[in-house]
Amino acid sequence: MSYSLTLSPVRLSDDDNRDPDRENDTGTITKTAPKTKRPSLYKVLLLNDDYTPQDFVVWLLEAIFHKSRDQATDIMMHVHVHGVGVCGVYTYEVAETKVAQVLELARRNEHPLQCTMERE
Ligand code: TYC
Repeated sequence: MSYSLTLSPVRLSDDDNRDPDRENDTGTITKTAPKTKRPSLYKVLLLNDDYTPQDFVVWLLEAIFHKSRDQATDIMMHVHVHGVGVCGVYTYEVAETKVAQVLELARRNEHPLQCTMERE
């Protein structure tokens, strides 16, 4: 048994919902790209200062960014030496929440630690 893919044209009025996979209603099956977009990603950046204790920064990187002790120490030292460093990359709302958590912990512990986010 063999089947043909060519279908008779069908007339649709303008406001009928057309099947996006049936081009020109000639029965030709085409692929339609999925209408999903990947979300923009944001780097959460930690800024150096002269007053926040190094062990507080390491603790915060473990607690908020789920870094190991070694990873947290590397990031803290990078920020200490270069002035700024990336703690992680997240979607907008997650990055925004991490920044707020860092600033709240710094404020509660009376450290001047600053944190911001930047689109990748
Ligand atoms: N520079 C600080 C000190 O020597 C340590 C520090 C590191 C502070 C990273 C902030 O984001 C920071 N005590």
